Amino acid sequence: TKCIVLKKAKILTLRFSMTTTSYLNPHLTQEWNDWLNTNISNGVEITTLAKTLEQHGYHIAVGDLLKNYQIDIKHPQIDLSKNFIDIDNRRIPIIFTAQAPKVVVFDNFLSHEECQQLIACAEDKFQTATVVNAQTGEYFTTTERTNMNAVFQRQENAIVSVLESRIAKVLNFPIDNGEGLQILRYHSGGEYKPHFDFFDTTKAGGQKAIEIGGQRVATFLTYLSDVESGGATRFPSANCEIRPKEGMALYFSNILLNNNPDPLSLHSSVPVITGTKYIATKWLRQYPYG
Ligand code: PD2
Ligand code: ZN
Repeated sequence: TKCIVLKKAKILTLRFSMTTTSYLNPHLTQEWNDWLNTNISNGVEITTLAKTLEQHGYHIAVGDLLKNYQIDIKHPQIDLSKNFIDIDNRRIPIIFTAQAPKVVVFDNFLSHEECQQLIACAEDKFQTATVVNAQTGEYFTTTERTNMNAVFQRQENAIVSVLESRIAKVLNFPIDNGEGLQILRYHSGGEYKPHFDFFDTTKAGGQKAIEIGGQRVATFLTYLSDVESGGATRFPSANCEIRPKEGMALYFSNILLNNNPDPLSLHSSVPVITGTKYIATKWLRQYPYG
């Protein structure tokens, strides 16, 4: 009898090790699954493998992989333990926070001079702003968004680099995960109707948009001008709005901690009534972008 029990135990161990070492991703070919399993058993980090899959256009397979290994997408981490953050020889007061949607507002994020420099380098670049077509992934102009925008490469010039590195430090989030900075200009009547910044991955256009860099996990807006009347950033689900103020910045999360899109992150820029609104937008991706 002793002998039989031992034999049974051995078979069980064998079965157990087979099921835990062989992972099968439903979105991948056998070849890619073999590649995954070889790397996993060689100890390569799951997040590294996820990045490689992204780079090869297998973004659709990443969710299942991360879920199977219970790995969360990295979110920006803002130190909220004090009412200010000291970096770059400046004190950045945290003046407002909310949990749902996750929002943080910073005062004194940029100086008057820094705002002026950003506006100056955007002036000759402005073009009519576009939005993405959810079905095709193509960009087009629309009355949903009546502002002008200037698009920059990452670290395109000194002042863009200053803003990008400050954002990265405050969010504890890699500079490389940011899309190129966009500076928006709204004249009187200019607005940006309610929208989400995350991509709708149930549509072909959204799938296309996340091929490089993955989902837009968060948005960081820096107000570059005071606006006399109108021009607030509004969150209809929270029924609240952030009024523009030169040098102030607004962070909000577009996805929840479980990595699903956050429906409460719906937001708009209400029409400017008097004055001109300038804002710098930084969209932050799940993975290095571009
Ligand atoms: O300019 C704004 O306040 C605003 C509002 C909503 C900007 C954006 N969205 C954006 O750039 O995504
Ligand atoms: Zn937006």
